[in-house]
Amino acid sequence: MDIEEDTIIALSSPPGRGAIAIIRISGKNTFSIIKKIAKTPNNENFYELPHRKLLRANFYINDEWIDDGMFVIFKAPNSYTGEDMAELYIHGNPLIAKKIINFVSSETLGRPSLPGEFTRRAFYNGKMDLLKAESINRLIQARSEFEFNSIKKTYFGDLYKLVNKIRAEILLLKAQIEAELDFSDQDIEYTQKENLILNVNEIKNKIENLLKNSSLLAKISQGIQIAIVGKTNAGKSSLMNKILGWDRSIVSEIEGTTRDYISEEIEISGILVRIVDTAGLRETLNIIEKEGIKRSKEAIKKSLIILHLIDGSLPKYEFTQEIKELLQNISNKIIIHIINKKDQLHPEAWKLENLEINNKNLFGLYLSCKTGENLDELKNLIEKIIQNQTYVSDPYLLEERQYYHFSKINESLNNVLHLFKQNTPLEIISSELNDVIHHLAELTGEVSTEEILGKIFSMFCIGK
Ligand SMILES: Nc1nc2c(ncn2[C@@H]2O[C@H](COP(=O)(O)OP(=O)(O)OP(=O)(O)O)[C@@H](O)[C@H]2O)c(=O)[nH]1
Ligand SMILES: [Mg+2]
Repeated sequence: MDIEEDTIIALSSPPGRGAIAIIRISGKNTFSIIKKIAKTPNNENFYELPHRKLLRANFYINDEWIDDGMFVIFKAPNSYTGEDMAELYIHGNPLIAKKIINFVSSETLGRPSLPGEFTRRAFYNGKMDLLKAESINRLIQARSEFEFNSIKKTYFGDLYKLVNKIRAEILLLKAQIEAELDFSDQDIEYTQKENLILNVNEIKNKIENLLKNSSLLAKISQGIQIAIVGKTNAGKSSLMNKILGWDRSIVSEIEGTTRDYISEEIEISGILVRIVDTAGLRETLNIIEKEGIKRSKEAIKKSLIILHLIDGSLPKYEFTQEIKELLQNISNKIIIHIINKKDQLHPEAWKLENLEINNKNLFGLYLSCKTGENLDELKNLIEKIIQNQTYVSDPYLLEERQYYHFSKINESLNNVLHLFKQNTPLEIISSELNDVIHHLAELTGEVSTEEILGKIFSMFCIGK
């Protein structure tokens, strides 16, 4: 049987108990199924109703009452999938949903849907292009507000428009080349060629920017790491707990309390942030502590922001070797020197005036984890740094597949430039542009194979 002929049914809300659950049905048997299981107060004829209608109903299976709730009908083509569709709102007991889905299957009126099958049908029926379909899954899966926001432009069709704009530019380029081919039997004019090269470069820059920004967005979406480092007893674990707002790390006056690194995820300014409390840095013979310090160093390497804690209750502080090394190569990290224990500040404690100013990656402040003084200032500073570091002007977070096609387009455009330089016959350049056009069509899904579509939609939830 043609897979598109089937009527499909699925629980679209998460499995398990809840206040309500939603069942979705799509396909030509949708209304027969509803007729069989739902009794509405006025016994409406669905075909006389407008194309979208919400109705109260009691649900029955073979005359046995199972629930009361509501449903919406959507008539083709005015539905998510473009087919006749219904959404049932029932009580969130998995037993009720199971009864309905099993009944529909046993009556051979429909079958349980595959992951992403509703969206796949929407794509087949021209309700959306492939870029938008993929963005829907991303919106559902996004783990942070940042990731969510990075995908909005794609969802609203900006990426689709961009692809079409690039396509129009490439087609124009191709037409210009072909005009040269048709009308001149001599070499292409110099200025004409320079113009073509200029156009290719412009498109290439756009794509390179897109790829670069997407990589950056992907990296930020994975999360930013902040490491709290410093000598033993400086108050690192105390600060970790203050930032988290609960007692995650063990705090004690014994030096070397934290032996392994401890990490937790929080959200700051919509960005996923992994905050790591590390073992205090000091010379030690203890092998467990040594291993802990080795891990501290690794945590420093992986972190964008380093909170370097200094015990302000002690006189004469000297940077450890790790911090010295860090400061020598600070270009891709941000360091905040924090003089802690401000409440017990020693008159000869290390002073912020010792800081090398004029370095945009270096900050410093006094803090007391005990009284909470300046804690808000520190949090604001971290927030500002994160906002600064994660600002991307034109955010398109590309899926792996999309990234691949844009990279291929970029490669082809590089080839085109190379061919121009080599004075290659225009026919060959024109055929290279066909590759670009092909990848653009793959991006939007105008050309696609079953295998690729299968892969894309299998990553969706069931019922979407
Ligand atoms: N007076 C004062 N004491 C503090 C402050 N912050 C932390 N302490 C105390 O300093 C001691 C060490 O604190 P921790 O948070 O365990 O220090 P740590 O840097 O994690 O130490 P290690 O894990 O051993 O490297 C504890 O007794 C804390 O109560 C502060 O702002 N003022
Ligand atoms: Mg500690």
